[in-house]
Amino acid sequence: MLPERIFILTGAGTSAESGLGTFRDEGGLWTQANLEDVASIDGYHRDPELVLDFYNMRRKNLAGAAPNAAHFALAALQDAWKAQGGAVFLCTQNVDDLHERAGAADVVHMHGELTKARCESCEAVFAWVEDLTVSTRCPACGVSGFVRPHIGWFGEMPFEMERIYEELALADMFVAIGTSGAVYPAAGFVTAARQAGARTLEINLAPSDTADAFDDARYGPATQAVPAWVEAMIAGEEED
Ligand code: BV8
Repeated sequence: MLPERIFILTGAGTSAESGLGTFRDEGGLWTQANLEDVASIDGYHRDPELVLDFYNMRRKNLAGAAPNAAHFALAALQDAWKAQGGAVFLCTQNVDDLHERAGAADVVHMHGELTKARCESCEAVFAWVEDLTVSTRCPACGVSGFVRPHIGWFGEMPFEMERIYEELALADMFVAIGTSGAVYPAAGFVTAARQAGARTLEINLAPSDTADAFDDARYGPATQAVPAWVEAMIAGEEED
């Protein structure tokens, strides 16, 4: 019996082979910068320019990156499942737009989006691909100095949590792809899915911190392991 509703959680490993790097691997972002300084709300209040420059650098990297075979395979799975009356809910911890650029729909970015900014004065969220500075003027309300990256930092509630837990309760299958399982609440989703009776699969380069919580695993680079899994699913070879 193939799962009708699949919940997919992706992390930085999904975009690693697009050249965006990860956080906790050798040479990863958190080995170059201290996450408390550049990816936390306290760090932003302490030194906004340092944080804005960190995201300006990442936004520039993203402009030069392209979706990889894993992103395209997940978009194809979403289309195939929709065509047969099922659903693939794609929740990503990533702030890049590579899932969308590969054709995925209705992607939930629980940690925000690098290609958007938010005004803390009028709360407007808008597309933004330029550099941000401490004096950037909000295009919606015209006030300067309150525009920040639309990113969910450490110490901030991630986005769309209500929808995420609703989808976890409905999932027949939960698949985590390219995530270390180090960051909460995302790292706890597998447990919520299991409690709802879902089958669980981890696809990663190596066993994650939460590997023991999964029924099955496929290890290897995402550009190989994800297309292989999607092909097997679409061929109906992954029956429960
Ligand atoms: C919150 C911002 C509450 C954007 C990010 C419970 C226990 C312990 C701690 C906590 C807890 N609850 C909350 C916390 C605190 C904290 C936390 O979890 N800390 C950790 C470090 C212990 N969590 C929070 O603060 C969260 N907020 O809980 O709010 C609250 C409630 C009410 C009111 C206010 C607040 C917010 C967390 C979100 C923070 N923002 N990102 C950005 O800069 O990107 S998190 C950051 O880590 C990234 O978003 C990233 O996506 C995310 C997770 O990392 P991964 O994606 O897994 O990446 P990583 O490098 O770790 O791993 C990569 C994996 O890929 C590896 O496994 C590797 O093997 C694999 N890989 C590598 N190459 C490949 C590959 N796989 C396949 N193919 C390859 N080629």
